[in-house]
Amino acid sequence: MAGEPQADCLFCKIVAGEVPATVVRETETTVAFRDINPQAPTHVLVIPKAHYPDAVTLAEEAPQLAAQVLTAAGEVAEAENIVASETGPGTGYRVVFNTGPGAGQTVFHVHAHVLGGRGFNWPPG
Ligand code: DGP
Repeated sequence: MAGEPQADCLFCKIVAGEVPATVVRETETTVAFRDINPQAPTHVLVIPKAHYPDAVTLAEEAPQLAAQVLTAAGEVAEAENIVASETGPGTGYRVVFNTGPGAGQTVFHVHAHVLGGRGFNWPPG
């Protein structure tokens, strides 16, 4: 059923505390933790506690939760000082939802990558 924990899902296990993670932020509905293989000085994953496989499915089936994930991503960026600002150290950041194996998705529990602390190229690799 949509949103239910999946026994074989790594990120459901992190939500349940069965797999350790460095949690930087938690709300009633979301968890943010550091990526195990960081691609930038800040690389945090923001997930809904409920299981949805990808960003579009989340937006279709639980739009309010999708908004909460994005709000949490912004709060992580603020806390990490990576938001573009004339007075602060940040220059901006990326929020990335890899969607499907061809786009690099390897964990099929939706997660926003929040990446910052370095420059980025476009188009992405
Ligand atoms: P993606 O390739 O978009 O599905 O991103 C999955 C990310 O999850 C990838 O950047 C590495 C990260 N990851 C995989 N296993 C673990 C883990 O056990 N702990 C943490 N913190 N991150 C993980």
